[in-house]
Amino acid sequence: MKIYTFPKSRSLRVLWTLEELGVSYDTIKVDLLNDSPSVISPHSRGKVPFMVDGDISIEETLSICLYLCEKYPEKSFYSSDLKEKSSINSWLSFALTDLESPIWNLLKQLVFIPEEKRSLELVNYFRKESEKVINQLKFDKGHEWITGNNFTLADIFMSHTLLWAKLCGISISPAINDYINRATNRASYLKAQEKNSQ
Ligand SMILES: N[C@@H](CCC(=O)N[C@@H](CS)C(=O)NCC(=O)O)C(=O)O
Repeated sequence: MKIYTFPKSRSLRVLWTLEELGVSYDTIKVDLLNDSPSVISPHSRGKVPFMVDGDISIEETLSICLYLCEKYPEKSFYSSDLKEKSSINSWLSFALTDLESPIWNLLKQLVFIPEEKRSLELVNYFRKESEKVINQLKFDKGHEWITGNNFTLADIFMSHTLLWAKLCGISISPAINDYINRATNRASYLKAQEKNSQ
């Protein structure tokens, strides 16, 4: 199985999933920011992540992760129990829409757009929107992870997006900060992070 990657990108979520599932894989680092790239992602728009597994090729982070969960079913990580699965799916949907949208737009302004072309108005708008959605987040005090006491696929998407928010300088409550630290201290995250940075 080959995963096309780039440091500090969403390909980390796929590698993290693979590490959680204990599946071996190869990575191919794409020349994402190079004007004359020697390695190009086969993704229809040249993006990462992209996965090739035999005759199956998949683009879109969530679609790749769900394929992996279904190919390598592991009871608690992506439960087959309808009630538990619906909770994981709700958090995945929330992470990729309400939560990620303002944070990703803020990150693009702060990291990818040169300072002279940056819009202060947009930065302030996306910062406020990010803060609003993060402040609305309610963590169940009795639970270690977002859906309960099992670390699931939803925790990968939630904690990675919250980490982006933290990197953008958004103030995070101690509970959310602890949650990010718990997730990113896992051996699976550290391994995935190492491989995604190569
Ligand atoms: N919706 C896609 C987004 C993928 C995406 O935008 N990836 C970024 C890196 S995190 C990328 O490849 N950017 C390069 C580009 O847009 O050319 C997914 O979730 O996989």
